[in-house]
Amino acid sequence: MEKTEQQIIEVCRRFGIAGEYRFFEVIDSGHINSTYKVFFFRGGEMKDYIVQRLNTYVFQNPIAVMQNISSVTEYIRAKIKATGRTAKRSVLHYAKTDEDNYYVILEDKSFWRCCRYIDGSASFTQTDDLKLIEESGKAFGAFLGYLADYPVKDLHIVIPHFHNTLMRYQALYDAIAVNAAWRKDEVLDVIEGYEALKELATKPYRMQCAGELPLRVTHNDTKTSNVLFDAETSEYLAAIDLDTVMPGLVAFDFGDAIRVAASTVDEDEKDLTKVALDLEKYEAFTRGFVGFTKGMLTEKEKNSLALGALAMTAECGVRFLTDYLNGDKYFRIHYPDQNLARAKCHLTLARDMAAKLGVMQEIVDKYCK
Ligand code: GN1
Ligand code: MG
Repeated sequence: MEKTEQQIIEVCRRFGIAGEYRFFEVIDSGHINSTYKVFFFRGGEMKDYIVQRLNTYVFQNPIAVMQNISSVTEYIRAKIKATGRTAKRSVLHYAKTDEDNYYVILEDKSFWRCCRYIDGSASFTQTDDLKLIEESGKAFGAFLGYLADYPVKDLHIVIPHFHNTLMRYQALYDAIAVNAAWRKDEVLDVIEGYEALKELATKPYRMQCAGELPLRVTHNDTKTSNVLFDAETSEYLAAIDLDTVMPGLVAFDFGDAIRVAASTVDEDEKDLTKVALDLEKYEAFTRGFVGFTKGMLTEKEKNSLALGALAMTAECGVRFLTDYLNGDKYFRIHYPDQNLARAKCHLTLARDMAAKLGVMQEIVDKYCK
């Protein structure tokens, strides 16, 4: 039996999962953690679990990550139950060990967690289905709404400066200066492209620093694949992947979602003539998201949403480019130039957003009324 499988079985044993282990599948949509769907046979049927090994290079204090996640999910669960509904399929349920921990640390220091797979759920990386896109807007909007009165200061900052766009640019400059993987000369035009967007891209963060936009409890990783939908009705069930729940800007959650949900292509599309912001998709997401959040947003926050999309697209692209220059240390890649492909695709998308910014904000305004 290979090591991963042995580790998965050991983790499930420590979480007290009953029944007979059958098999596991790799889920490789995330770029950071290692995720497995694990099947147990119990009481005459198959039960499935999501088992994850956290990337402790990225999450240096994984216990703090699990503290954030457990308190936030318990908070949401209590809110849903208070309305008389069941929270069973609307929020993740993490397993606990006999020692009352939401994690298991194995002998090789690897850090693991486990939750029940939500029955009848589905997720998507990219979709053209406007109904699903609108539902994903609702999922992240509802998430912000549930946590609108959660004490922001109680959250651990699990990755400092996560959406500090200025610092993300600085990290790019550092990577250019060190040029660790000898790749700088092939990306000069991409660097220049991001430099031209810097003023716009860093504006929401600068507004945060100036106290013009409030810090709220935000998800911070709002890509479409981080929403679970009901496989039959296509309605949203829950926002998942809560590793980066931290204080942040609503513009960042909206923007990071748009980066993926309203793009015409996958994150690493190489044919740049295909890359654009799809205004129909954009409107569908906005309708769902703003419908759930407009009551809690200040005027300045409403006015920052479209710009947030440009900021998050450029910031994420800058991070991909930085990682490419550093020799692919952070994001998992599936082929050699993937981080460069991601960076070029994001630059093209961010430029298209810059051209469409006025229309994008008008669409936000329409649903804020
Ligand atoms: C990473 O782990 P995953 O794939 O959900 C990254 C996000 C990026 C995203 C780009 C902790 O998310 O910030 O936006 O890749 N997560 C972390 O697809 O850095
Ligand atoms: Mg993530």
